[in-house]
Amino acid sequence: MKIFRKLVSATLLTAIISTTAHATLIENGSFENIAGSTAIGGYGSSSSWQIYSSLPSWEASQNMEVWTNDFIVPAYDGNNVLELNAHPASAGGIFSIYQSFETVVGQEYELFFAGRKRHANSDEAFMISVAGLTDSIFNQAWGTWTEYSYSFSATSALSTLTFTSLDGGRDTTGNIFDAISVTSVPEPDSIALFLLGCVGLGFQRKSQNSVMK
Ligand SMILES: [Ca+2]
Ligand SMILES: [Ca+2]
Ligand SMILES: [Ca+2]
Repeated sequence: MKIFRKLVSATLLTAIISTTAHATLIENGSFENIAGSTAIGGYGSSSSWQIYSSLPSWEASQNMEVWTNDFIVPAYDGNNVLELNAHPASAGGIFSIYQSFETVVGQEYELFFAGRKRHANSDEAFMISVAGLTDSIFNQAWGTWTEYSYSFSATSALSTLTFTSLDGGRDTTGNIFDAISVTSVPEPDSIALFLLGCVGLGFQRKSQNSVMK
């Protein structure tokens, strides 16, 4: 029985540690997974940048452009980054990528991503939107990654995170993104598990004390 209680406590503690380590609701937010996607174009080295009509977990208004192996900029996370303005630019078209995920109405979530613009002196701009949150970024930092962090409250059982290019020329150069994640704050599962773990440890201690008596 004593061994069983110890095992239960150890298992719960392991579960707490693993679930509190940022379980993002966004999949492929670092653009590392290109499996099953066939490149439909690319320039320069075949491994430096490629155009895809689709990527795992993401949808887009036009093509999606993935840079790899530190092409122009070092990745913020892993090897791949996304340039929002892909190729080719269609007349009047706006580049956007989006992904939907399950949410709980009224629950608070944190949105995180790393961004930077491609050229120092360009008019690159973009907008993010999810649930009731909307923000437009004009002329973000060049030469370094900026870490963006937002809070939002879910308004439906399915939320959609969208990145939209706003640069006036609607050309093929724009803003670059990596490490996009959405996490619930705090994560309800980890709180429940933490409380269960405390109860488990309490039982274990009580049991040890009664044996010592
Ligand atoms: Ca990445
Ligand atoms: Ca591009
Ligand atoms: Ca541009």
